[in-house]
Amino acid sequence: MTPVRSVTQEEVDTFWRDGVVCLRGIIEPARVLAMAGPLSAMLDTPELANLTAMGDALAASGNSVLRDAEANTKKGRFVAGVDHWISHEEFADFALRSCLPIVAATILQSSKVNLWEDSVLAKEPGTAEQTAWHQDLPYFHVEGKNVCTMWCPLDHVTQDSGAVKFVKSSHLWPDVYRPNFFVSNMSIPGSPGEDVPDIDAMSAEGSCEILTFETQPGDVTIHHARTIHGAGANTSDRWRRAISLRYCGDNVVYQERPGTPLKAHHVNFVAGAPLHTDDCPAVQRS
Ligand SMILES: O=C(O)CCC(=O)C(=O)O
Repeated sequence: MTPVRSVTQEEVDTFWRDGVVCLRGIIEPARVLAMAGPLSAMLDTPELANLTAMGDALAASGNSVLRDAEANTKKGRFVAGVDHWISHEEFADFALRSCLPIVAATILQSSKVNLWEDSVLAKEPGTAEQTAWHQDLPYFHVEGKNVCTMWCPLDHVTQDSGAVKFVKSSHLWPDVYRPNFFVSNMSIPGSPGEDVPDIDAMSAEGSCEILTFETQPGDVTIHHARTIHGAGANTSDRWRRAISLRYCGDNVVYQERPGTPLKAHHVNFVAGAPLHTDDCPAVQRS
């Protein structure tokens, strides 16, 4: 399927300069909204983890959890899951046969992309949990320059409903920081490196710049896997549902990252080898 419009050279340049670009109206809104049914069907199933409940457990064991003070009395849940493409044809179609892999390959200036994973990230109305600042790369067992995430909203997303925030040009910073628990700044035990720096403090003192986008279905943000990003609570009375697609372009190889488990279906994992198309299906740009 072809995108609604072509990706411009300016958008490619913006991605590589800022570590993120918002592609306005790149996919038919109806194509994205067609995912609402399949997403809703898994909402109360074990396919999605309840990150709000995980936050409760972390808080009960004395760890700090990132919750909006105002929304803390509200009952919305932050739910998330990965790898739905494996068992749901609609998710496989969206990740592999919509225009999005070709758009990713264009932005990554690659001849093809391999799908690393898809994720559902939904914040119900009145969800207090913020998404902690993190990079995606330490969660992925890969190494290479051409790795990205496309964040595809199924709702009108505003600052108060939990728009994703990106640290401009942080993909150029030298470090891969420790992965964290997503609703807490606590780093995952056993992961190497430094903790993610205090981005809120850095931003307050002007030593980094935050980019964020109000989006509609049909808009897609695409960020580099080293770009530091996070998201606010959903203090609005609207849903904030998104599907994230993680793609690897040319010259990306497997690399184990201690602290995060390898995926069970990645049976062809060989450190240093190119991604195997049985585990990470490829889409050619042609
Ligand atoms: O949706 C969110 O809250 C965070 C999204 C994110 O971190 C991602 O898609 O990589």
